Amino acid sequence: GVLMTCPMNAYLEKELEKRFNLYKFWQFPQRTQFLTENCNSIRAVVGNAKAGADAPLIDALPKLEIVSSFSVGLDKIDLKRCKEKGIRVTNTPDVLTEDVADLAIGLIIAVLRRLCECDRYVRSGKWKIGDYKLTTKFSGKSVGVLGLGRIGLAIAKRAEAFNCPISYHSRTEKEGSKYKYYSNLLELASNSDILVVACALTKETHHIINREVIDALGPKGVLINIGRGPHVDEPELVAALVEGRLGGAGLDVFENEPEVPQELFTLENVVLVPHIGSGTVETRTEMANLVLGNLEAHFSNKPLLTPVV
Ligand code: 8YV
Repeated sequence: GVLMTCPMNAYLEKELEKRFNLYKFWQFPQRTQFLTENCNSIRAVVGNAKAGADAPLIDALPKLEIVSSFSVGLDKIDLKRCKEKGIRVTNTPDVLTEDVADLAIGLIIAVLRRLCECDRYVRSGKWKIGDYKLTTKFSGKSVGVLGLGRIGLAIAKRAEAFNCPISYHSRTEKEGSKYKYYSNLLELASNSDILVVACALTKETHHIINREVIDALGPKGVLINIGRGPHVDEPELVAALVEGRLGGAGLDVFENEPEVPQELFTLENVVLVPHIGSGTVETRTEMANLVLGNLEAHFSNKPLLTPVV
């Protein structure tokens, strides 16, 4: 049997149903009772960025062999526990890189060129009263990337095409990278017009975007987050935006999704989207195929396609 933690993709659900005895966790409000009754027939968990496999779930499934995540991010999976118990873990890297990087650039342009406000301007008939105010140029602005992994690199590559000088911060300098490295995030923020969060969420990167970093970015700076909500100290971000200490923000992720701070709703220098980085038909289908391929490989004793543990 395979346990799906929450609804994530209709095609994936259909394919899982064809191949396995599929349990949909969200259809069982009595979770403890469900686990007691079915724990011995569940050999795989399929989770996502919302609901993964934490230690209590892993411990409740004595026959669990593999956690196959419908996400590249692994922050909702207790990797340590999986390692200890010999449970395999897979994710969906690469296939979503382009979409997430595309969205990061889209958010930058939407914030600087005020696309959402402009759209509302036209729809409300205000154009008839007068032209829209001037906005801010993107091309040539300095872009700082936090985390130069697959996604960070794809963002840097795109920003290069806009003639933006690129710098980055990560734990260690990437050998052979042509981008400027800052060992200190505050220095990266002070030297960037736009700071893009593209690192993995770990204990070390929780609230890595704090008040100091936000103030280093400054009243003309723009923060883009396509990583995870908890990378950012959200109350500090809201305060900085409300007080005008930060120039703007483009956010795909939030600390308590789907809750978004109300204070942001009236700010036109902020663009808010509902965690859609990988949300295209094409990419979600490829992600689903990777989840299915990993499960199939595991249950036929073949090498996993995208193993993490
Ligand atoms: C998805 C994601 O939103 O890959 C990730 O880490 O956050 C996203 O691709 C999610 O897992 C889809 O349900």
